[in-house]
Amino acid sequence: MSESAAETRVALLTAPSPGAIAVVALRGAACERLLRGLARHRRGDGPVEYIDGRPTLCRLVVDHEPVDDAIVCVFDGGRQAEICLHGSVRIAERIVAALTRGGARHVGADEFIADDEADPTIREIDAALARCDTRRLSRWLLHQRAILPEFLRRHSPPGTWDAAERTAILQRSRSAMRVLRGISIAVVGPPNAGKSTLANRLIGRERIITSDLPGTTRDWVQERASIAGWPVTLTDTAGLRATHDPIEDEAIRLGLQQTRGADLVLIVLDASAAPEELRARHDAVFAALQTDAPRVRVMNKCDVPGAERAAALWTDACRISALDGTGIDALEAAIAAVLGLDLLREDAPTPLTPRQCRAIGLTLE
Ligand SMILES: Nc1nc2c(ncn2[C@@H]2O[C@H](COP(=O)(O)OP(=O)(O)OP(=O)(O)O)[C@@H](O)[C@H]2O)c(=O)[nH]1
Ligand SMILES: [Mg+2]
Repeated sequence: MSESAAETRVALLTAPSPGAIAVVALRGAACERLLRGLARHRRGDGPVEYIDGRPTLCRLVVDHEPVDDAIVCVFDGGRQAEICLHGSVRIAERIVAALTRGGARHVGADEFIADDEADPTIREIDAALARCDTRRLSRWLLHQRAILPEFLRRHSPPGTWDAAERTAILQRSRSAMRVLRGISIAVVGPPNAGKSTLANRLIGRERIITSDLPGTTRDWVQERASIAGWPVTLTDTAGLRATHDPIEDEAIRLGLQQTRGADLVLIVLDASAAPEELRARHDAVFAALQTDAPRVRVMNKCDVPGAERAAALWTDACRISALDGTGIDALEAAIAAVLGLDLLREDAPTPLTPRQCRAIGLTLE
């Protein structure tokens, strides 16, 4: 392999699953040579003449076999190219493999995107952007991309921090790192409390079966959801009760096991139950929990007449109706506040890696 080819990188920028298009990106000194070996005129066999920045329709040929008709865009004076293929996983694999055989180094999308930028902060933010899956998080990261490098430069080498300012930055940083690492929320409670109905509402679709039969959910169900626009992983679990059914008992055990790694537990109760009954169920759930994670009490079914009796029991509880959506926004705001997500303002510079904290003399314990 020549030295220039070793410096050339290839990456699949789109997800490795079927889609309308797949984008393979190529960057480095061997870019033009590799394209010459791969792309032909759609009719005829001569070399393709590219105009910088202009998309060109080409036929891609591997081992004398046409593999796809693709749009190739060469830019940066021939050092970079993007190849827009039809979105078959197999086609993308063959093109990446052909370019790798030609001498390019196959890297992940994260590494490829970050590769260009000298500033490590931009690289770290871009890597987070490549993985992020809600609009709110991507908007927040884009704002950080605009303000954070300058903030870190201004405070480096580290001076002395005002204690309040230092605490505020570290709190924001912890919240940011928590979001980027992935927040996990478990939904627990007695059977029939409306756990799965609430989970479906937070997920945004009817993902989980619900019914008025207590014990409907058996195997725990995990799904991506968003809380106040921030991405989370939600785990819905089997309703907690004493049972002689060994399968339900095992489902309850596995559900509780799932809550151990959670950042937050939502305890869902049926507010329409009689207050004494409600307190007994509540205490049983608390006793069964195997985690110290923060808990948010949710009084569900507040649309049912009589549910207001439960209001006096726990004044800090969020009162909702998972069925009609009442109180869901307030519940999401409460969860965001417990997780410190409300600190993540777009105009507040927030170091989002331990390296960035260290660069301005702050250490996360
Ligand atoms: N009126 C009213 N009914 C609700 C509400 N939330 C859920 N329900 C109903 O309560 C019943 C139980 O709901 P589920 O979401 O299946 O309850 P669950 O807690 O997941 O129950 P298990 O899986 O058995 O533990 C269903 O008939 C729901 O339609 C609500 O806010 N108001
Ligand atoms: Mg359920």
